[in-house]
Amino acid sequence: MKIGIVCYPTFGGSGVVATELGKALADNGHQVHFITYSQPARLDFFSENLYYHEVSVSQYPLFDYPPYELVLASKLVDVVRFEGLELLHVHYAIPHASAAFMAKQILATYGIHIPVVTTLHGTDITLVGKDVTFKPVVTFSINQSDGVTAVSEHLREATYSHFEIEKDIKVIPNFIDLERFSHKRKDHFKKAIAPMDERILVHTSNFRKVKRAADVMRIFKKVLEKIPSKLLMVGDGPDRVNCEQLCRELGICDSVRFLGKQDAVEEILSVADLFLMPSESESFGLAALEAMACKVPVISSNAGGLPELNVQGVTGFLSDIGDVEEMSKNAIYILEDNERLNAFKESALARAKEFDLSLILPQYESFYREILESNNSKHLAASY
Ligand code: GMT
Repeated sequence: MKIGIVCYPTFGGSGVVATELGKALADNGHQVHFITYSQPARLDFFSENLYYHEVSVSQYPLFDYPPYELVLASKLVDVVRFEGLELLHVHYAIPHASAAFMAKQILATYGIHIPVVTTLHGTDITLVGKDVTFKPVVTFSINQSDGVTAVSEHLREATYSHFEIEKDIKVIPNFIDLERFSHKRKDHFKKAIAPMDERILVHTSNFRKVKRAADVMRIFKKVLEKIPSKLLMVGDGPDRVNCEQLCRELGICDSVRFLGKQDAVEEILSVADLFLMPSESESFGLAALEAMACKVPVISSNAGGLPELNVQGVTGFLSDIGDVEEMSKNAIYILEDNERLNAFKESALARAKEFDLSLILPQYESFYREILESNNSKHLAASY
């Protein structure tokens, strides 16, 4: 198949899923064209089946707000026509699904009927989409997509309850490349972080409010009172500075390291004993899956799709959002006993294997085939 992928080319979960999916499709012999405003973060190598088309937005002085959606739609028309793409897969509803709809209408005037698959990732629905300003556009562009997927049952239900959706939404969960995300021996690094063999706790996120990174600091303080440990805060974003301030107020700075954005997050996870994800909303929780693949149990909130990933009392524990007390008790319970910790680690890996790329990729491929077939028969019937 010749597939066009549109996504946010950043470190965010939706961009990571889109890029890893594109790479895997290309490895499986499909021709994949990324159409984004900059090179996706994890697409920094050559592959004969991978193409990248930059959407460059003009800074014409008349535009206070450069019309990205229109430029993207034009680029989609151009790439579909000249590369002969068969299907567009857009990740994140805003503005990708609506730009794809516009491109599709324009392409129809050239006699090209390309189907559009939209994948909902979470914040496009739970945060942005619920803003009434976006509601009509999100509703319309989901309903106009030829196929819609969501990354968890929870997100599927949330989409139905917040918008008037007439389309079937297929759940295809996030996936993990277990070759990249696996527990690797990093003794040297572990020793540098935890010279006295302290336990290592990790949080990775974009430090947006929704991640409740301050809860991570508060949970860690309580853990530290009982168990010698270190906390690694990976990533960057608006709440990082507040966390650094809180770290001082709580008097725990000697035990906390802020590492900023990191490419080789699997190496950091390889030395970790526990992953903290107290998010207020999380449609799936890809960062937790990455941790589990590296044999790290998870203390999380029970928000959104997290209960579909983290298994209570098996791969970690889930608590109500903001219940720092319970989260820290559970963290201590896992960390205080070596045998128990190892059992949680093994279970975390076993659960992560259920989301192996090799199991999820065929779900996307067969969904594409289904959408292509029904699109072909619809347009064949219309031509008679
Ligand atoms: O979590 C983020 O802040 C990034 C966000 C995104 O939209 O890129 O991630 C969302 O999509 C991921 C991939 O499908 C999911 O694993 C994350 O749970 C989801 N984030 C939220 O729902 C907050």
